[in-house]
Amino acid sequence: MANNITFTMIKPEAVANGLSGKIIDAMIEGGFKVKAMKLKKLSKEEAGEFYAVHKERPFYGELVDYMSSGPIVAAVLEKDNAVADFRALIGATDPAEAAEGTIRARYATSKAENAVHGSDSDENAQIEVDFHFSADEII
Ligand code: IDP
Ligand code: MG
Repeated sequence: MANNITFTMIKPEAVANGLSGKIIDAMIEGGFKVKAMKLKKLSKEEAGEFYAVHKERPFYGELVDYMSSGPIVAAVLEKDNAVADFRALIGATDPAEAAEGTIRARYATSKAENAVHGSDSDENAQIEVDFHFSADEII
């Protein structure tokens, strides 16, 4: 499994708050190369399928409603050690716990509305890339 690709979404509240440009800039300054990118609105069904791993968690319904509430920016990013390095760049799930300077510390609103998604393994990165992009959309 390739270890140089990760998948990200700029989440609805960050897009709505006009933060997409600043967040993309932070990704590029963090050493990531954009391999694919699109603005996209997830249906409830798509958001539910994407986050199906969290189906049993108490926040699942809220998460699906939130992620389908407005457009997101989906992207494929490339860098050596992409998954781990990107998780470090975005910081902890809860922005109150995210290290200073991380994308979530700078731009997230709350633990639920936390500005960005980042894949948690190489295997899931590939699944998530395939969920959002066809091969001819990736440079
Ligand atoms: P991650 O995005 O840092 O990998 P996960 O535990 O995979 O965090 O959770 C997925 C998403 O679900 C989070 O990014 C956040 O939007 C939401 N979420 C996680 N924990 C909570 C919670 O306790 N309350 C509300 N939403 C949550
Ligand atoms: Mg996760």
